[in-house]
Amino acid sequence: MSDTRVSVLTPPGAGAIATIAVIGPLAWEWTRRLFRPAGKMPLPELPERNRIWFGRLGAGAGDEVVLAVKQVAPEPWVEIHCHGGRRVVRWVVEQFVERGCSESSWSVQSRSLAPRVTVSGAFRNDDSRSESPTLKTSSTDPRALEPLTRTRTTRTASILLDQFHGAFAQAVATILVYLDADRIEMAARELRELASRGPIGRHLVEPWRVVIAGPPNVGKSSLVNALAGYQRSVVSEVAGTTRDVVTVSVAFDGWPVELADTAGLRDASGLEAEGVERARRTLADADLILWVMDASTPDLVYPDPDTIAVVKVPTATGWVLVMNKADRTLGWPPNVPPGAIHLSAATGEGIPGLASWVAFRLVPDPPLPGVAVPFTPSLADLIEAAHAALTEGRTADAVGLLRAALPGD
Ligand SMILES: Nc1nc2c(ncn2[C@@H]2O[C@H](COP(=O)(O)OP(=O)(O)OP(=O)(O)O)[C@@H](O)[C@H]2O)c(=O)[nH]1
Ligand SMILES: [Mg+2]
Repeated sequence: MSDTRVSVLTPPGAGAIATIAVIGPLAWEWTRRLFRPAGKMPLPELPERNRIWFGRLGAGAGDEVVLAVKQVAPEPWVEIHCHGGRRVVRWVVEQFVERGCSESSWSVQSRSLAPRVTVSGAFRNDDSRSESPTLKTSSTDPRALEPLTRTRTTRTASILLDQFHGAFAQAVATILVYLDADRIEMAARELRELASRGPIGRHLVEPWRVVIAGPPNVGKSSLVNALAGYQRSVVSEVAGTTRDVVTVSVAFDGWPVELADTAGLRDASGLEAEGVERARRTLADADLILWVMDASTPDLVYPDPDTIAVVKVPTATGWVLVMNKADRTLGWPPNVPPGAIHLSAATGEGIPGLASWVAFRLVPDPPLPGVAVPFTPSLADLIEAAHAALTEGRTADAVGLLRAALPGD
């Protein structure tokens, strides 16, 4: 069996882009034979650590790939980023197997132990554009350290650790390589994916804001307590009990969430009116609203147009209708609107399901291990602005914004 191994690093069937590692004494030699850089400069005879090239792999038209040297010693380690389709991945692996590489499988766990490299300062200096696209790199992205000290769940911490090890910086550098090689479509696709993870990046430290709202006495405070697992809000049979906005920090499926219990929304006067006004303001800032109704009464109270008008999240994605007091109804009540969740804050029935549903609504497409995430609000701003610029055809602006998102020297 050959000492040089080829393995697919990305999980099967996932993503637009796949990463394939070729590691071993002959990794560079075989890569040089198979790869043709897009620029005029041929690949150097010896691998140079942390350099990236864009070009084609294989004979004939071959396939477009990005090549990165992750490590030179103790043995060369080359990574090939190619289209994520199963057939393309197989084809790339076979190119190396045909030359005598042995194929080895690679677990996510061993991947996290692998040395990783990040790209920094790519294209900061315009001189670096004079030859084929290559990048200067450093080993880690220290910008992830400060958020790491403040993040609260292991899930968010592991995403930040991936970015510390360079996932984000490398994704940005790869997009810059595509742009430099005039591969706008590929750059746009990668940038769209990266920008789609902006909301996750904004909530690695700052929690998502989930507001529990609805008419008085439907069990909003009871629901917050049930979700939080302990008694936090004052519950009573007197309508209008909650006067202020009460918040509690929880995590659903590892996503940090601040639950806000609000005063029942109705026409009120005096102290209660103030609470209602505050509830409306809290709704305006919500990422998700749980609108609670009492399933044991025939008249369900839906949010009125004034309430919907103050809310920034769209009704289709930002609202969840909760039918509480299921313990008081016999079976599934006939008046449940489609998509509503039926539960009992008093008995706890349906509460775990609601927690999972909230997590899914906040993060419908959680990032796989090792995936790039713009990991602070300001990086999310830059990436989203770069995506908008590229979509509008302002490529130079996009390049400037992407460069600003790279780690400093
Ligand atoms: N049977 C039953 N009673 C419930 C349930 N949830 C809440 N309640 C009762 O409903 C009443 C109102 O509950 P709260 O949680 O205070 O309702 P709220 O919506 O916060 O009320 P306000 O703050 O006044 O707007 C209390 O008597 C609760 O014990 C439930 O699932 N089943
Ligand atoms: Mg209450």
